[in-house]
Amino acid sequence: MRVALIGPVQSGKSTLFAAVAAAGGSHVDLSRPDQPHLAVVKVPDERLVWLTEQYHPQKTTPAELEFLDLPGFDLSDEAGRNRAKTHWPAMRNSDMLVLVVRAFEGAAVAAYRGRVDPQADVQELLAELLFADLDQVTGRIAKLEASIKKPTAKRDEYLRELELMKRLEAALEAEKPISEAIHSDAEGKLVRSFAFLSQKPLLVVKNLSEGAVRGASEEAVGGVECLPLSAKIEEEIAELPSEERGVFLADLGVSESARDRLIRACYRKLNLVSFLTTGEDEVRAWTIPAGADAVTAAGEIHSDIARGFIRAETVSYDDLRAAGDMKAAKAAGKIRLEGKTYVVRDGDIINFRFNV
Ligand SMILES: Nc1nc2c(ncn2[C@@H]2O[C@H](COP(=O)(O)OP(=O)(O)O)[C@@H](O)[C@H]2O)c(=O)[nH]1
Ligand SMILES: [Mg+2]
Repeated sequence: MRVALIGPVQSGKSTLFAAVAAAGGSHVDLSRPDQPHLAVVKVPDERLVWLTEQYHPQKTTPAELEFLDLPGFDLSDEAGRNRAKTHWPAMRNSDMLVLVVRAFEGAAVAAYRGRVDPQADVQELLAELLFADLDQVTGRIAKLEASIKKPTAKRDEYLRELELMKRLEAALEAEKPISEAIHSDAEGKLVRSFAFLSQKPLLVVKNLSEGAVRGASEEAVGGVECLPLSAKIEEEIAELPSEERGVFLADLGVSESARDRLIRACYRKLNLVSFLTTGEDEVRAWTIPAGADAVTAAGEIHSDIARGFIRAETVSYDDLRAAGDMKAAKAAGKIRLEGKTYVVRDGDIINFRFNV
């Protein structure tokens, strides 16, 4: 799963990206601001920390997400708009968009359009997403209108799609995202290959001045969930040795870096959950879509485990933690034997019984 950071030029995307990439242990080369950057990031999970202390495994493997840092958009002139368009395919190939907008003051960095106005920047970006989708929809409508003139076997299918595309066109022209205009799973399937931008999960990051993060408002911006942070502070935290981080965060009055909150917010917005496996060899978080059943979870580990599935021996992390260890959890009756159709919950610790 890939998260794309987008936004106006100089909003702090690359600064934030470098901090996020450091969570995956990667140091990124940002010497070419006109190029996209990609990093694999480990999803912070305190449950893995505790389980590792209990099991002393040879390795601990967290869930991962990819983050893509795209060059900033300058939509104030034709050349800039055309450059922004070249990034649409990379955005379509991402599963989620994070709109990073500037809220920090300071004349040292030139402000996009000469203003510091996060609300206006978000509105402009959202409009751009609608515009990108409209571009695709009108193109498809023209193709379909040509196709239905011929009496082909697929004509009925084309007519149905045309009707849907016209509805999407009307929605976009009324400044409504595709996500609001799709009414059924069948319609969703029909448009999936277009990978519309206004259908993707969205999050706004408001990049504040260092002094403004304490108690900053988390109010939605432009109707989109918002995470306020300071990219500069995140950059500093990422550079600190881990043993000094706690003190630094305590000074800021927070228990967790905004970077970690951002990564987890993306994981949640992508509708993903983690189930966990434990052992002396490995403690690991596995990623599945929310709502997935136990066989799907088993298949995530190995197709043999899904094929030979017998039972999922399951205990929730919270129950295990409260009990203290597996033996005590068992004694307290907290270990459940779940079947194939059990819907796996975030934080379930599962031992699959299977037979091949
Ligand atoms: N004062 C201040 N400057 C920042 C902050 N975030 C980024 N900058 C500066 O703004 C400039 C652009 O940042 P960059 O991350 O490259 O923006 P991008 O174009 O969105 O990738 C750089 O000089 C950063 O040091 C911030 O939170 N506070
Ligand atoms: Mg950049």
